[in-house]
Amino acid sequence: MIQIKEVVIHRLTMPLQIRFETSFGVQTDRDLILIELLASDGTIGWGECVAAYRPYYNEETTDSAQAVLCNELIPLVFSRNFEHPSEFFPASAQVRGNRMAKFSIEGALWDIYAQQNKLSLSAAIGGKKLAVDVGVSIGIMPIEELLSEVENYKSQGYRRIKIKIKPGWDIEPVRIIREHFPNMPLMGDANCSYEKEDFETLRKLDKYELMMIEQPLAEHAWVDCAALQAQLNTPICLDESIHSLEDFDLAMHLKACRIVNVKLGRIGGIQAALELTKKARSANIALWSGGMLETGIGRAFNVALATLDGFTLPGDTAGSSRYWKPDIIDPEVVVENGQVKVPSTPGLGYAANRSKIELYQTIQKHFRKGKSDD
Ligand code: OSB
Ligand code: MG
Repeated sequence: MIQIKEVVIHRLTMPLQIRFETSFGVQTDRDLILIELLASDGTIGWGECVAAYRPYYNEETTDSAQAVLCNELIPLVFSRNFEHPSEFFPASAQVRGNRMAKFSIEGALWDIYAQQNKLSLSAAIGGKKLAVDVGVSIGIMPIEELLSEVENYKSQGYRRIKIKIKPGWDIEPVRIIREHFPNMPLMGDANCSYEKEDFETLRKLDKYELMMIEQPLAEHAWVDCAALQAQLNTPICLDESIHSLEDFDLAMHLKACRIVNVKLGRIGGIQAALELTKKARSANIALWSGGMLETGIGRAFNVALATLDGFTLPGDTAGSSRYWKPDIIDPEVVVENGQVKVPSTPGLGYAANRSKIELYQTIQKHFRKGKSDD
């Protein structure tokens, strides 16, 4: 049984070690929230809210998530006990959307649950792999730099390379990368940037044998996406479109994709991911664990997610040092030969390092059950 008696919001600003440009903009740092839950038995659980400062990937922002946490989700977590973390997402149904905010609490409940039961997070959610295959997501940059980045990550053993594409930055980089790396598993992520008028361009990508094209069209462009998939040999992978099991059902019904990038924050947490995984397996849809430029805390969840059966493709979980100097966990996430070893210690398997968190912390808010915040 989990009874939460204290919650701490840690808000951090962390400079990124990479310049990350996508079709929706450039990111050079992260403004994020870490959630710390203290249970009545003394167990501490950590979660991460993957919302960004700007609502460019989805509607949530760090500020909106903080408001929803303070006004809704923290009072909710104090209002009852939880036999199991799977109870949290249904209990929060009255709060519409705001799935990234919800996952930051739900994830921390899973961390507590795993520790209480002396299970690694991976084991607690039913994962089996001892190591997970990872790829890397490379932003938009001049072609010479892109080629040397691809070479760099390939030599580090990453199992596939994802590049960001957008109208006007698609055939050219894909063609040139293919020339240099004819057999490398390669994919493009458009982050919603194409429209119906661009189908011909996207069809031209077929001959470069990409593993998939991720989220070519707008989040809600379901009908167009199904039409596009019918015209392409290359599988479409959906990211931004999939928020819920209902979205997944719609994608299946319309045959809008063959692959789904699962992000815990985008779908509302681990319980939602477990249910989606079950559906995907029976629908024969391949899954992989996506990334949102997480700190080590969020990264630990992404590693555990990838250990589930059904996660058959390399994820976006690059090593800590690619993003942060230093990361806020011990040990950092390390990629060796394109794999991350799955921790076997109870809980996340990576310890939050408070002095490193303090290096980046801009706001700390403390909540105690039965008291107003201070
Ligand atoms: O679309 O997958 C995406 C990062 C931020 C927001 C959206 C996306 C991404 C990435 C990077 O592609 C994944 C990572 O390295 O964490
Ligand atoms: Mg994506």
